[in-house]
Amino acid sequence: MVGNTHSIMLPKLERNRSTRLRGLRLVHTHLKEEALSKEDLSDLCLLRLDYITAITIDSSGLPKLIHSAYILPTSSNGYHLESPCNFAKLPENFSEQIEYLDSLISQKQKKGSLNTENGAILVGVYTPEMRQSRSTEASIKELKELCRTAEVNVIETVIQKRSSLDPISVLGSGKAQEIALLAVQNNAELIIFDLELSPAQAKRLSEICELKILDRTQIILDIFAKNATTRDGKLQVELAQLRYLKGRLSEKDDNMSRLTGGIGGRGPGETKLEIGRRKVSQRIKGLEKELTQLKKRRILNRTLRGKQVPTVSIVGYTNSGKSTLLNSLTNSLVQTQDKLFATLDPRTRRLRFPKEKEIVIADTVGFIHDLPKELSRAFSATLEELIDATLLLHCIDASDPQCNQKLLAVKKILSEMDIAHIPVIQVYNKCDLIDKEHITFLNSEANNICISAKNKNNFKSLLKIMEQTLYPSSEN
Ligand SMILES: Nc1nc2c(ncn2[C@@H]2O[C@H](COP(=O)(O)OP(=O)(O)OP(=O)(O)O)[C@@H](O)[C@H]2O)c(=O)[nH]1
Ligand SMILES: [Mg+2]
Repeated sequence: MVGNTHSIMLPKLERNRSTRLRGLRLVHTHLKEEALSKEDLSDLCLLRLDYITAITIDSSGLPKLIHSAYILPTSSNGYHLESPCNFAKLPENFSEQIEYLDSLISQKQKKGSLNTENGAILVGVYTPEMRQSRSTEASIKELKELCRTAEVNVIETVIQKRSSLDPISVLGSGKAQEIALLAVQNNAELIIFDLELSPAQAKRLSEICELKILDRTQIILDIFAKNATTRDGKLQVELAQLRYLKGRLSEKDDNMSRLTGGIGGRGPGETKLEIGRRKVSQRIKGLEKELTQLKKRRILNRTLRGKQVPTVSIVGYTNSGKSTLLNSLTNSLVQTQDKLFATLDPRTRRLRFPKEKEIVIADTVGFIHDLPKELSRAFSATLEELIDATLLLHCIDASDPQCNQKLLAVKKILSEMDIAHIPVIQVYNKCDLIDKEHITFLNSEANNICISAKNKNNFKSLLKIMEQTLYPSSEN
């Protein structure tokens, strides 16, 4: 290739995932006596070249020195810069050296991850405004939990605090390139941002990094897709996923494969998400129609069911123990898991009080901080049933250090719904994991009760409070 005095345009090289190094050496001239530039070194790492060499030229136009560098996973910046040497002294055992480097990289890859296919670098970029509602640590910890649930293997975490987000590249293109280098050095396949990226940001970042870029919303959508079991749940999740992707697909999108397929592109069940803009719009219309039909049926069913039987709905942050509580109260076997959003298609069960009539207890989808917009739409159908509830049990994981922040996040979501008139009992769960003084303190507040859903601790008191709230008159 022929360039000008400053640069050469390299052809587009697709990232080759089957080999660790690309099998290409880039040898180019530097017309002035300059060593390898920052751009050269970044090309070396991002394009995974076997070797990069710049040949300088002396005043008579003859080759003088060679400057070389190669990827070295054990070094802190990811590459090794050789000392400049005379043009005549090119390395002889080149293939051996490359083989050795390749084995080093693969060793590092094995050590760092269990499932290299889904290895990810997490990136948290936080402004003071974002840090007001919760701490950086709490936010990134939750993203790690989400990744664990989505079976993404987290290799590295990068945190950056900024006064504001860059509208195009979120954290500045220099920093984005650094992260791309880190990804290459660690053999990561994904970069996941702890915020919702705009379509333009996602596009720009994937151009800079040449890697699949995902955000928190896509990880949550992915988990939803995996956990939805009923027809209604699956339709809702697919709709939310397609609405989310729609803004990110352009007419001739060569990033399509970065958006769909694999993590972030798994549809409900075994399906892959549809690709192609026109198809997406059609599918969205179809799903909306089908969901409207289902909604009509649900409303009809609710009207038929009437209000003879009071409903107690268990609400709360994801993984707080709602399903376990439902099971323990009603001796049922709804699935519970130490994962986020284990319940997507909530169940209801019947419970009989000793003196009174039967009631219905309903589990719900877990809430999460900063519920993404598309998801709150998907949630709304399952949550509309809450309007009919006679009583809410707000299940809180008392053993969670972030318990107060999570409690506020749930209250915020509840306050946005039309349910202010429904009484709420705050049920602090997992009291088997906290000390006695803490339990006494929590129990001292009105409308609070401390229990263990797992061990059925303090259930008598819980049932009593529920009964008193549901049937205030019969108390006397
Ligand atoms: N130690 C202890 N663990 C509990 C208790 N209640 C629930 N858990 C555990 O907490 C985890 C989450 O429980 P789930 O009942 O699935 O929580 P959930 O609120 O339904 O979660 P999602 O449906 O995912 O939103 C599980 O691993 C439970 O075993 C408890 O009282 N004590
Ligand atoms: Mg659950």
